[in-house]
Amino acid sequence: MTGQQIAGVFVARNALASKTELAHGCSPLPPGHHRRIFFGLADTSDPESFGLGYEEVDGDNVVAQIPIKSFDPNDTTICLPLGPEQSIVHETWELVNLATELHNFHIHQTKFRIVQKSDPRFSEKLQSDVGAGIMEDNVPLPVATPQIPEVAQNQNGYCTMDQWHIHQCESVPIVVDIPFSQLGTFVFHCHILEHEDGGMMARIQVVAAPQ
Ligand SMILES: [Cu+2]
Repeated sequence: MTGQQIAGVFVARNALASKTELAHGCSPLPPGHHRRIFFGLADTSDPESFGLGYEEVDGDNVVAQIPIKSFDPNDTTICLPLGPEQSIVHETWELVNLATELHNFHIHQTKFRIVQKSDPRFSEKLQSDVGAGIMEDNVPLPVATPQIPEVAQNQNGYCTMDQWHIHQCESVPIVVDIPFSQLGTFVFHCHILEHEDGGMMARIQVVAAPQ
């Protein structure tokens, strides 16, 4: 009798142990959502303050936002779990260059494909299908076109996220489909060394799906 009770407790503990949960703040991107990464300056008055901004977008609505900031090795900007049975997860990322100079997107651990203009979610935003479908390791981002003189006069040629949202700066995004299949913590960053070293980098974590 006692043995059965012990066995029962043991089974219950095992059941608890196998029901893993995701860390706080780590969840799958909901269907229809995509991520938007901004390449800019944390402080437009400081031309050395290279950084990345982040938004989670549902259709046209921003549902989460992190202002542009320089790389912090203790900070994970994005966390996502693999799919059911630890399957590959595809995410859509929209890459926006807020600068009148070139930036170049690069991510570790995985390559990515440029999304086609025919994708109904982005058909109005994208200009052409050039490069669409090809597996890429890095991609240069079109430069921003400011509509207001302040950007050149006072902001070192860098628009803010707000100015992009209210169309004081036009910048055609590059949209990419990224397949995540490897667990771990890695980074995405501007592939121009001076910018990367200056802080235009962020950390991403891929964790196992809960079982
Ligand atoms: Cu750059």
